[in-house]
Amino acid sequence: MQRSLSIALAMVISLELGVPPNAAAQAGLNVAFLPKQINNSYFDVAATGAMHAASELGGQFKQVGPSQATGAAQLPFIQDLTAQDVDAIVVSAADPEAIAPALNAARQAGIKVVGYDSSPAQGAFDVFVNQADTRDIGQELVRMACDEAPGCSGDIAVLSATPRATNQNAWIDVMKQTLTNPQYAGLNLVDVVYGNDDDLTSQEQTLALLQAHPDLQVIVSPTTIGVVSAAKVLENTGESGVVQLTGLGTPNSMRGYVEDGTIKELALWNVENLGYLAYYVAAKLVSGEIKGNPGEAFSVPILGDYTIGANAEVVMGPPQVFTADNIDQFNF
Ligand code: RAM
Repeated sequence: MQRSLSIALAMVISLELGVPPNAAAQAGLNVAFLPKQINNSYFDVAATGAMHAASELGGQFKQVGPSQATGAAQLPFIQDLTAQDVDAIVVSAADPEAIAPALNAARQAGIKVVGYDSSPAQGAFDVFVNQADTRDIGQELVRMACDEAPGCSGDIAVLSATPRATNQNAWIDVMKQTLTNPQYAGLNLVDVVYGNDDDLTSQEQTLALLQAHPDLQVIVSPTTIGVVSAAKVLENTGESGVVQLTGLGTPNSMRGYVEDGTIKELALWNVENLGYLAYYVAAKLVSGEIKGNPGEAFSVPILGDYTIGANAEVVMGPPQVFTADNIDQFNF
């Protein structure tokens, strides 16, 4: 009786404060986000969601990171955050193995480590928040390439991010497996190149693809930076509509290219929600509500219920496809 009264009272107080009733305030909570690189608006959008979660929980948020997406460049940030004794580091791995020892040193020091977007090596994190199922993303990339290649046949190439990125490499692996399916027998993956999530390098690599493969039908770019760079090059070289483009991109950065027909379909997920969910997972690890064990269930305001799966992975939801018909409904 006493107990249910105090729960009811707590709910009233939190409702009065405008805080969701299931978002227990964690005063002093100190969570740091470390993206692959800071000069990538994808991670700024995720940070917006993380800040939203921080304000709901009464916690602190900060984002630090390098301007080049490499493991070596991420290392000093992990070491600094460990020395600062933050409660949790939420990291998108530019190189899963290179940062694993530093992440494990942080964990030994009592810091919770959450991977988001691009997973650190197995065993070097408490939970990995995946934006969507890796298999779904890789299969969707092939489906879109097939849609765009006339008669679902001809040469296709991938313009990726960095050569060591866990997420892009996993998606490309699924693409390769998916392409062995008889329904895609007409598609021929002729090249995979890396623009390092840098606009100029991605443009150079796109140009190199066009020169090396005169019969190229489709460029698939599973990176929000690369897909914009490739669209620019196709427009500037007059190849828009001749060589097709698809991949993963934010609606706001690709809207103009969808409207002018340079790209007809692309996919992504709600990036803001990814940051929001990753912050909540970090908070729940810090409070001890979850430990990161497969089978643990938890609930997050706005988004709903999740269960930790194999390899301590939480999957946010299915990818969203954008076309000229729906892109105006999305603003991120
Ligand atoms: C870039 C980064 C990020 C990836 C998106 C799709 O912003 O490489 O890791 O998830 O593209």
